[in-house]
Amino acid sequence: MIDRKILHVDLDAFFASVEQLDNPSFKGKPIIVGGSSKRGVVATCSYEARKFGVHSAMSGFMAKKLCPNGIFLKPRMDRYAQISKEVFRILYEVTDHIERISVDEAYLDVTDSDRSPYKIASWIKTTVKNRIGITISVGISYNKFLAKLASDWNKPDGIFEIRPSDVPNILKPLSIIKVHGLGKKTADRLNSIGIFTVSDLLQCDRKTLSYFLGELRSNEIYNRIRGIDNRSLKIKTTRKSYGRETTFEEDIRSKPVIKEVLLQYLFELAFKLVKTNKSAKTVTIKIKFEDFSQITRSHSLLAYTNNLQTFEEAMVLLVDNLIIDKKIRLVGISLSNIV
Ligand code: TTP
Ligand code: MG
Repeated sequence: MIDRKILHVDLDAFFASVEQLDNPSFKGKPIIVGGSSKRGVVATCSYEARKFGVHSAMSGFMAKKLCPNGIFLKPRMDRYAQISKEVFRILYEVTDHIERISVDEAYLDVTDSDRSPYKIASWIKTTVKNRIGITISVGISYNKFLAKLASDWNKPDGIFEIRPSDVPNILKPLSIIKVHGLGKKTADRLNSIGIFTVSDLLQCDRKTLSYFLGELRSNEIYNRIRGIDNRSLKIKTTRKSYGRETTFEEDIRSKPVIKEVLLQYLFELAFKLVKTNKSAKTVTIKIKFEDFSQITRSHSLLAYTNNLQTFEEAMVLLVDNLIIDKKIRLVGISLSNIV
């Protein structure tokens, strides 16, 4: 299975980067999130703080000792969740084939895209930087293990591709702790018999591996260190809706203009449905007025469809029935009830 195109994305020093985004005076400084309370531990820290040896899960006490001038902050989980959502929204513009690993980490399967994975990776990096203002590292390869390894390669703000022919040279010198699935304890035990690198581990036959790792895991690791990993992405099924909206530069009132904008969006949304082999049953429009009051109007179709014209008729009906007595600053449309 070397014909897949898998990306692994991982935000850089995520919580700390958000703090630097929201408070520009923190940029370039050692920011340590968590660990400010007496018994707290460090959630993460900026790369400036990592130079002092500070890292995730370290006690705040230790962090303070290593980096006395560090700026210690309490985590703001709501804010991180909000940024995470914005990042994932960008990722979903690329594909629906996404496995979410955590707030700041995901795999994307872009095998079916006609764009090169490197182009897609660059687009993700630029878009996250421009729209949100933080950096993301992207790894590219043909399976999950190698893609994850690649995203870590040039962190922060990295982009790196591992091709099949690169695999032996990349893997052999690696310390075994870098092999996803090998824990610290196992690594220690292997170290004690003189196995430190993947190259050493490659000399082990299946029996020896199985002794140290157990039957099941040894097979996995045996393959992994040879660049083989057939795990598919675990994709949480279906988004609840597909939507687009826009804020106008100038407030408007014209129904024909609204219809024109919404039709353009419907075109994109219906295309997405067709491409992902899905149908929807409910069309909803959203209008926000100049005074920020907001209304939504929905229309449920008789049957599930991905036919643009059917969606358009529903949209036109909804817009025609609107009473517009104030200027409009935002319009949006979504398709929901997806199967
Ligand atoms: P990571 O992606 O592991 O770390 P990171 O994004 O801070 O840094 P890197 O550039 O190396 O990717 O984790 C994402 C977030 O999860 C991190 O910002 C804070 C949180 N986290 C904890 O709260 N505790 C932990 O032990 C770890 C590892 C992460
Ligand atoms: Mg991260």
